Amino acid sequence: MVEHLDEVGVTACVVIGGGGHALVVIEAMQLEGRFSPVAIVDADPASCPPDILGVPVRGDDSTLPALIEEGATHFVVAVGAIGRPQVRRGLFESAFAAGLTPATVTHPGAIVSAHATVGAGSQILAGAVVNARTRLGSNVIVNTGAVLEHDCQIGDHVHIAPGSAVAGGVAIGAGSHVGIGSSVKEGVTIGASVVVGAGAVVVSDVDDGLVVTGVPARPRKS
Ligand code: JB3
Repeated sequence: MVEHLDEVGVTACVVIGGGGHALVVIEAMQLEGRFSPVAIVDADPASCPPDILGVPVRGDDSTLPALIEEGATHFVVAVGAIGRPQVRRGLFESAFAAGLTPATVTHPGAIVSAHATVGAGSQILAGAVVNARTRLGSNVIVNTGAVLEHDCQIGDHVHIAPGSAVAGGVAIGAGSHVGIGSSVKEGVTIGASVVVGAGAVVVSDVDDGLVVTGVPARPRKS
């Protein structure tokens, strides 16, 4: 580091993960300007480029204390970990335990109702819509172009993948993944740690831990 992070006048944020999702999250942060991504940590830094959009890869997760010492105050979990929500949950909890505060990121091209609630560390990306009275937990990803209609309850660590459409009054439990281009009918309850496959159409409630696929979505035989 050339200078101490708190001397550069920014709210310095560590980006956890150095892959494709990090690229998208870093660009959203740079456009939004609320937090400044100053360093990336990755489980396998040798496989990463030296920087992503000018943000240097500084090492693995053991680098966090040094980054805090340099002035980093916030973190964002920028690992998609599709279908493995426990990874994003674990990264969130360990960065928080290390003393960093979760940064909430909203791409300027997203639409978030003034009557929605967004939990700490959540990421609402380009073209996404979060409508009125919808509540997002912590560390939620509302990915590119996904629509969350009114009065939804979205648990911690949920990932709503690009282009998904979640109708009004839907509840989704913690750690679930709603796959790319899928749809969820109004009023449906999806449990915790559920995976909704790409392109599925969910028209009835889904129990915790299931993987559902198809149109209409049905539990996949394990
Ligand atoms: O579909 C879209 C639009 N985006 C996908 C995103 C949601 O998920 C994207 O296309 C990918 O499929 C995926 O992006 P992600 O998670 O960035 O995947 P990948 O490009 O494989 O990068 C994951 C990075 O996280 C790798 O560099 C891993 O080494 C790193 N990683 C994994 N576990 C970790 C850990 N990094 C840290 N710091 N700590 C970990 O425990």
